[in-house]
Amino acid sequence: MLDTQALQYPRNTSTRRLFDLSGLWKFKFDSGACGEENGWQYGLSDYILMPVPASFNDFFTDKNSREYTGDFWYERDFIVPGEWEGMSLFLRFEGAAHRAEVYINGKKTVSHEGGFMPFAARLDGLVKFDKPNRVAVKINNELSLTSLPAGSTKLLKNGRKMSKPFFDFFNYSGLNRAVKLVAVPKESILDLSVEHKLTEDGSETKYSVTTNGDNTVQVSVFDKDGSIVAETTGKEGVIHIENTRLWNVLDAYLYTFRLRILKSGSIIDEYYEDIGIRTVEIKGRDILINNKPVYLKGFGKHEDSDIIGRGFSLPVAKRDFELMKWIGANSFRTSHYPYAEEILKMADREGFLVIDEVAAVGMFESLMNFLEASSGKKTDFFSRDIVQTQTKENHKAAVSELITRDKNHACVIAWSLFNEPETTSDSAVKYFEEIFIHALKTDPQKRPRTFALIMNSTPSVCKCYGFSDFLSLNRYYGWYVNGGYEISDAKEQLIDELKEWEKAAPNKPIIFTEFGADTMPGLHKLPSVMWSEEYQEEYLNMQFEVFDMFDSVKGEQVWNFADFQTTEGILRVDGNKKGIFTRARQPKNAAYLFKKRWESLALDYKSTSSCRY
Ligand code: GCB
Repeated sequence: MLDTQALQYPRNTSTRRLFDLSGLWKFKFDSGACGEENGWQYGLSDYILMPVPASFNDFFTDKNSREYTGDFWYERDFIVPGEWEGMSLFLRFEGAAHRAEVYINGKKTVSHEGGFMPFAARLDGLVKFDKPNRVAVKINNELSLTSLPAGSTKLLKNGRKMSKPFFDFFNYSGLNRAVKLVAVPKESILDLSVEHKLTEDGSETKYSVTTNGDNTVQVSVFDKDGSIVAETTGKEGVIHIENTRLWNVLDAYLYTFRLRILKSGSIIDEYYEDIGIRTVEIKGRDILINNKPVYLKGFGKHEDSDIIGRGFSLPVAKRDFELMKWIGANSFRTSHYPYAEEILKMADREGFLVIDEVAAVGMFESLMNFLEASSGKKTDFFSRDIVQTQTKENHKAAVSELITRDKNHACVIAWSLFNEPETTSDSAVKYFEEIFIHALKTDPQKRPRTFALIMNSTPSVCKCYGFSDFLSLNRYYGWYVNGGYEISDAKEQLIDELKEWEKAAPNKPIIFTEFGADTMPGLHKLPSVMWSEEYQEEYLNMQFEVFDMFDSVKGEQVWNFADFQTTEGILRVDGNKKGIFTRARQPKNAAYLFKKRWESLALDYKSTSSCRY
């Protein structure tokens, strides 16, 4: 059963308490997978200290540790204040990559699959008050056909395990996000869902609150100045706001929805969420926000930075938003996994549009899937029983968690349910259908659903694009295919494919969710060669020309926002260098090209109403 309260962003309110356990934890590798046998759940000996939140990998100076694959443990003590006795208590793990088992004072309490979603270790009855308690967590970072992201684990001849991802980012592992001690009242608010509708005089928000009791629920809505604009009681209902200040692209406005459980005038529980009122819809070939067409300008990103790997860093997130605003972007995709919720909160506040992606990446079974795809290789990933059972179950659970956590964010305009899966075999179709239906059922706002199409998923062979409400194309003509001096052929290919898509899917907007060229920052060549800053610009100018030719193209999200770390290999020079910014978040020349273009493109660029053809 989904623990919806674990997915609710934790807050201090008049009835709730919160303590962040970030800091140095004890840490130890368990290469023999014999931690429990040796009693590690009670405490670690011969440990080292490890910062949380962070990926463990890049702190190490030896390669065996950086590449470590298998079980590893984190442990620390914590005090639960006596004043919290009588409350419902849990530890909220915000991201433990990729699976975890949590022990509280030696007792196994919870396990969780998937490294990108919060889960709770419930503490009731397991902890002492005002005395040290111990949390030990065993994490495992092995990749398999059933893990999201998918990959394999290789046993080297020397007995060590190695991660072999079917995807192009380093398998950063560990407690990548914070761990928080949370206390909520025994009777408390478990979940809130909202669904908005624009009316002639403002808006109507249908809401639904879940609690674990029968006392009255009160919902009060406040504007930015703290003035109350609506109030009602009941677990379900409709909130009518007059002259609503809508949430808009790069012009965000958030109301505060305060929820209270009341009993004879006293407050049993209090929680709040900042909510932007807006609608999202696909109509014909337009993506509409508040009934107005928008053109997406932005990035595929990664949670990736120096030293901390995939660890969440508020300062890095802040810098990324400043750069995205500077360059004139209005959107990004959380490629290839759900990001820390703080990032969505920032997007809510800044008015960015987010395509929220589940960690279903690698369902093509190849590390260099972009290359395999261009070579026409078929992998038939979905024909295996284990994929149709265990993987699908994990995938559905991950979609449930993603949508439950993120459903109220104004910034989230679509769910991306896969990145570059195999789509040409019949076995993919059934799998897709179930995942797409599941997402629709789970989302109260019924947002558009999509998935990012790999190069070989062309209209003539792809059997799954019909499930998408808009097409998300990852295309590398001019890089993996016909790169360099052959770029003129690449352009023709891109044009031809787009013509085919327009015919095959006349009612679907097309977003380029990936296009890009690896570029070594500072490498200048006249005339250009591939990898030089000049070639990146030449490649991008070619893309822009083609995008501008097709009214069906309703967005461009370049790959990637910044250079990022990958598995080492002959195609990667210390990582993927397709960044428009370096890993240190400084601009390459191409950043100025984008700034000029994006600042000149209207928000409703190519909308049917302003159509130029
Ligand atoms: C893709 C993948 C992305 C890779 C990118 C590349 O198609 O979706 O994860 O990093 O290509 O740079 O090759």
